[in-house]
Amino acid sequence: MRIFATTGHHDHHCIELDEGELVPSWEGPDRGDIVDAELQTRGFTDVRLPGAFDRALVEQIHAPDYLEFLETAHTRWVAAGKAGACAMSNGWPARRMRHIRPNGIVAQLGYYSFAADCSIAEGTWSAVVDAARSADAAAQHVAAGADSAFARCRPPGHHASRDQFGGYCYLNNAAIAAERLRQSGVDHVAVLDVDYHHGNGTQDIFYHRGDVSFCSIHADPKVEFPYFLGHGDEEGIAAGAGANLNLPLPHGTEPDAWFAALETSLQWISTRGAEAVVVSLGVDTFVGDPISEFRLIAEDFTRLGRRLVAMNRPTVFVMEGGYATEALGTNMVNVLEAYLG
Ligand code: SP5
Ligand code: ZN
Repeated sequence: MRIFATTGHHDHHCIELDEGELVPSWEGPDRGDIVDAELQTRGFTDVRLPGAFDRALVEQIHAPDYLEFLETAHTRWVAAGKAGACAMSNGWPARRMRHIRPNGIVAQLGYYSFAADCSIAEGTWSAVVDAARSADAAAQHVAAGADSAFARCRPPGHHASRDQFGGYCYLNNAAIAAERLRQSGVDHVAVLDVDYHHGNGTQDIFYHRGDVSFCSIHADPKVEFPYFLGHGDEEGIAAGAGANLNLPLPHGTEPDAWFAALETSLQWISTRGAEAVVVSLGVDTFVGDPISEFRLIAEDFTRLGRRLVAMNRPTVFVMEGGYATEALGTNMVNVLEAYLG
């Protein structure tokens, strides 16, 4: 399996507001390095740098004004003399307020985000671009005939919508991979999101599209981030009606219940007529994850990889969450190794 990655993520380290405290983000640079090291150890040595950033492709997924905002936000923050190293808002457009784009950098940070668990550091944009390039390159590799590829993305992407960042995500790497597959002549793509958190951004991006089906297994948003999307009755609209499936599960979910939901997902995907699959691969379902409440163990990631073979479709794996750093490499690579059989 070919791996696409860069070390450009090193300069992306942010702060987050967690339980009333500003702390270094749970999503730190060590995550990428840990997975890279485990890949190397376990013989995944076909590691490539991705190609150039294809802005026109990414503009099929994200609003041009949002891209321009992300690219310039930190420079504008510094120019405005703000004290913090990371740019973050303190106000968001909520119920009965208007979504009129404001002028100042702090206000625009609120306009273009939905959560205070992520912020923009000096190196964020270049890292975000590298992650998107990796996802695109992995999709191109599969579109060219490979059975599978792994985009070792950092930062992750599945919470990012067309024009909002949050949940440690800025550009939606999985959506970019799916769009690349579509543009390469794959008529129907399924995105299977197994991260612990709902992939609100991916769902929103494809919600009215019938050519990309989206299925997510995640903690119930009534009790878990991202709180405001991911319920079981969200089925898609317009051309996308019926092309969205959410399987929310309670805190404390054990492996058997989780794998029952996976079977439902695989069954559903097999009815969607997808010619290729993008897996949003988060391993924060792990029992030892410091911010999550599911109970999968390391062997369950092997079981997951084995079950994904049953889809019998070319597959692009895109790295998402997983914060138990001591187990992150093992869990992530267990999926990939088992998929290869
Ligand atoms: C890609 C991804 O997995 N994003 C997850 C974003 C979750 N952000 C909110 C985390 C809040 C964690 N609070 C738990 C503290 C435990 N002491
Ligand atoms: Zn997650």
